[in-house]
Amino acid sequence: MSTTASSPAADGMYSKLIDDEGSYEFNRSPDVQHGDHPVSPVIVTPRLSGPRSYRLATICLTLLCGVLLITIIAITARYKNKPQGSGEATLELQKQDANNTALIASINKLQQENKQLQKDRDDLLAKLATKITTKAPHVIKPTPEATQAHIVCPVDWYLFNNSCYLISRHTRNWKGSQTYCQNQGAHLAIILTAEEQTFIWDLLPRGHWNAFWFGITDGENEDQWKWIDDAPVVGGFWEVGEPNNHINEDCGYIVKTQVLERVAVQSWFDAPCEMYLPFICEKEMNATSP
Ligand SMILES: [Ca+2]
Ligand SMILES: [Ca+2]
Ligand SMILES: [Ca+2]
Repeated sequence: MSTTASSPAADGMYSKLIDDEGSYEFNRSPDVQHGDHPVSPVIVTPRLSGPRSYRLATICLTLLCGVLLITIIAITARYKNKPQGSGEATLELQKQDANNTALIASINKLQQENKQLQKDRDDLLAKLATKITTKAPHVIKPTPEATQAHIVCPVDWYLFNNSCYLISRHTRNWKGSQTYCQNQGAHLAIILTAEEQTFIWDLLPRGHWNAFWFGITDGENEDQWKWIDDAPVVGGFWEVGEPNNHINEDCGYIVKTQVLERVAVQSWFDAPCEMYLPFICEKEMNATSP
């Protein structure tokens, strides 16, 4: 006989289980008997059953599902947002890196350009210095005064107030310089005014220590300076501290250096007459002189 077969009696038992809320005792079925001996009633261990417990379980499960759902949503949202946030941060960092790289490249480029410009400037300054140094006095252009005057100076001589001046291309000691000038019908320059001094100064090229003999000496009597024509020197355009006869210095020269602070009216020095230097000749002219 099969125990799984449904019968009206079993259906009745099941319905009773379902319907009798809280029931935990089965009644003896009148159909279940063994012989003539009555069967003792079956005692079943009490247990919660029925719609009430199902409802409670359903509520608990629903709550659990809700909690799980909320947790899943929260976790999903968190993990969804986190990668986005970090992705944006990464993008931002990459952007900043790119900007930094571009800035560094710009700085490097500017530094290179700056270096090149400095090199160009140095080259130009060197060229300019070379030109100034190699610019011999004889190539100095005549001043407007010379071109406007009626007096015509020889080639390489420059006119100022009826005198022509030569800045020599040669070096001589002081006496040799005077001899050279005399051979040109001239003498070492006699400079009597600030205007004449400034005119001559402007003809001189700048250099490290460009010095030019002119027509004064105290060779006869120490510290009694005379012009080449024996006239006494009055005043003059001495540098501060000069003349000082530092090493038996009896002849005068004009110094024009690269130092722009040096000025025409403070440029005379006394020096040993035997030094070989370029010099300044002066030739007095008149309107009828060739
Ligand atoms: Ca003069
Ligand atoms: Ca002296
Ligand atoms: Ca001196």
